[in-house]
Amino acid sequence: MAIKLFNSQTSMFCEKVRVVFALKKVPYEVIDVRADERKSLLEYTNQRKVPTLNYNGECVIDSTVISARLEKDHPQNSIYPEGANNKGLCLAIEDWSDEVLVHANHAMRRADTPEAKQKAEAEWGTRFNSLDLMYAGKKFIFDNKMTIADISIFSQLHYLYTAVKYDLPAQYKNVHAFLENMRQTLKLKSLADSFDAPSL
Ligand SMILES: N[C@@H](CCC(=O)N[C@@H](CS)C(=O)NCC(=O)O)C(=O)O
Repeated sequence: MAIKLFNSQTSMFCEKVRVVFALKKVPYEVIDVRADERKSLLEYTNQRKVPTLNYNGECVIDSTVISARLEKDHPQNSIYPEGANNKGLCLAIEDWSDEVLVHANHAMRRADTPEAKQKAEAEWGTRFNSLDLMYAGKKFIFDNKMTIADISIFSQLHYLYTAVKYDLPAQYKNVHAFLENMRQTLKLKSLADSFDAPSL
């Protein structure tokens, strides 16, 4: 039985999972949820969120749960750093990105008054500041190894400048350098492309 990913090409959480599949070179089929307005997803899972997997007949929901499951069953090209302490830190950063950066993205996307835009920019300013410090002098958070922490952060930043169309301010040089490192690692022609290669 094949692995099927209920996918939306513009979803940051789906992009995160597509990178994990590609890293691990695990083949999967894509079901585009926009094609039938999520009807088949709702029928299968009774909920609307993507990414969702039909994992050889088992339903697996949420990008963090899916990534951890793929790691368990396909340990090659690990998405975590070496050692228990670093793995814990990596999981915490993945969670911060999925919960905190996504909030900043939604705030910026929904900002429809100058005041709301200013507030959303201030929120992103705080996040960019943290990210710029995290990446100072480093290719990835855990040095030269791309982990799920970097993948989660990349997918949120990618959404910010593609879907939300908000350009990352030039002053955050380490964040720009990180994005370029991700572009090279993911073999993207341009940072505007969304990742959908079957393997890396
Ligand atoms: N924590 C979840 C978040 C998933 C999520 O928010 N997915 C959005 C797309 S980016 C979605 O499907 N939203 C549709 C809805 O809630 O109706 C994960 O990591 O997978």
